Formats: sequence, structure tokens, C-alpha cells
Amino acid sequence: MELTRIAEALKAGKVNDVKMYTEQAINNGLEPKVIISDGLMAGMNVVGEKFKNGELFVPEVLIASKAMNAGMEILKPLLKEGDVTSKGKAVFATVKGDLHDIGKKLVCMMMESSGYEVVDLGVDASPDKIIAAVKEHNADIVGMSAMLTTTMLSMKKTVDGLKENGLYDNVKVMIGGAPVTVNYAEEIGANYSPDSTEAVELANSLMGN
Ligand code: B12
Repeated sequence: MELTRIAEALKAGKVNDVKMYTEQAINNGLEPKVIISDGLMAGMNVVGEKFKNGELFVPEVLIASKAMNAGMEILKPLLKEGDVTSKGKAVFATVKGDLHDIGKKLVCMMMESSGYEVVDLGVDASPDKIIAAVKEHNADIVGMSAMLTTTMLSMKKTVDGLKENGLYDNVKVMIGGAPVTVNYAEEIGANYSPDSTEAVELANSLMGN
């Protein structure tokens, strides 16, 4: 079964095997979204647990992340829904001090595949950088990702900055990442979604799409 093989190869950090089994899964007609959730993410979840328990360390997690990205790159073109008219423009970033980008990339991929134009500012993006991009691209949505309890605070700074610059009323703010909660989102004036599938649903409802 390819999905189990993908998860196993990801856990072992075998980049080429992840690519090979991902291609096999595609050739066997499996849905890209299923390959992501039941193959790549299933493997990454185990890596996350082992990292937490001290059974795996940063270098192993980095290799597993590379394997995850390699699989996602193969799937990315397949998620596109053809020539859809843009549902809106979204600026996404991992916030200042934070280098975790797997989840954010996944959200960006799902947003693009559902018809949004996405500008990905990458990782370690300061409030100023995000605010400037919202202005420059006249964004409808701004999405922020944080995986560390310490970097989450940058989300509030960015929202406050959007308010100070008179941009807040014209942009929908979405936030996510492991330590982020719906309560925190409400507290800072943002919208929360726990995963990439619900992120698209949230964006659609905020935009009235
Ligand atoms: C991979 C990983 C790394 C990799 C990152 C590689 C990369 N390119 O991303 C590396 C090895 C670099 C790393 C480093 C560190 N990490 Co790390 N890492 C992880 C790990 C194992 C998995 C994260 C991941 O990719 N998950 C898979 C993706 C698909 O899930 P996700 O990110 O949650 O995203 C989903 C949702 O959250 C949501 N979402 C995400 N973003 C957004 C944004 C929006 C707008 C929306 C709507 C939704 C949304 O949708 C996504 C898809 O469904 C987690 C463990 C965990 N349980 O999360 C620890 C974890 C996040 N790391 C942790 C730590 C402590 C660190 C380090 C400090 C370790 C160290 N001592 O150096 C450094 C910090 C580096 C830095 N400055 O950022 C802690 C954080 C603890 C805390 N609460 O603060 C965790 C929780 C592990 C743990 N339990 O100890 N890490």
C-alpha cells in the first residue's frame, strides 16, 4: 500500500523513496488530497510525536521535512483546478522568529488549488514586511502561521499594525499553527482554522465565495 510506504519513507527521511511512492500513488489513481493527508501528513505526525518525546532530534526532523516538501512539490500541480477566475488575493507568511513552513506551504497549496492568488512571503516575516505586502498587493486575505508559543505574539503585533495603518477593515486575517487557538484568534481580531482544508472553507466564508 503506497500510503503506508510514503509515511514510512517520510519517517525514515528517505527523500527519493517518498518521491517514488508518491508518484506510484498518483499513477494508481489515488486522490492528491488523500496522498497528502494519509501518506505525507500521517508520517509527519509520527515524526512530530517522536520529536516531542525526545526520540528524534532537529537534524532528523529536518530531513523528514525535506522529504515532506519533495512529496508536496510533486502533488502541487495536480491540485490546480484548471482556469478558475481568481477568488481573491492572499498574502501568507510564517511570522517573525519562526522557521516552520510545512503547514503554511500546505495551506498556500490548498488555497491556490481552490482558486486564490497566493503571495507567499516565506518564513521569519516581520509585522512590517507583512503589512507592506498587504498594501503592495492590495490583499483580500492575510494568512499567518506560527508554530512556536513565543512567535505567536508577532501575530498580534501584525494585526495591530494593520489597524494603525488603516488596512485592517479591508483585509480578512487568518491565523493557524500548532499553538494557535480559536480563543487567541478572537482575542487579537483574527480568524482561526485548524488545518489546510478548513482554511480554504474559512477563506471562502470570509470572502463570501
Ligand atoms: C518539522 C518541525 C521542525 C522543523 C521545521 C522544518 C520546516 N521547514 O518547517 C525544524 C527541525 C527546523 C524545527 C525547528 C524547531 N522546532 Co519544530 N517542529 C516540527 C514539527 C515536528 C512538525 C511541524 C510540521 O511541519 N507539522 C506538519 C504540518 C502539516 O502541520 P502544521 O504545521 O501544524 O500545519 C497545519 C495546521 O497547523 C494549519 N496551519 C498552519 N499554518 C497555518 C496558517 C494559517 C493561516 C491557517 C489558517 C492554518 C495553518 O494547517 C496546516 C496543514 O493542515 C513540530 C511538532 C508538531 N507537533 O507540530 C515541532 C515543533 C513545532 N517544534 C518545536 C520546537 C521547540 C522547535 C525548535 C525551537 C527546536 C530547537 N530546539 O531548535 C526549533 C525552532 C526553529 C524556529 N526558529 O522556528 C516545538 C514547539 C513548542 C512550542 N509550543 O513552542 C514543536 C511543537 C515540537 C515539540 N512538541 O516540542 N521544527
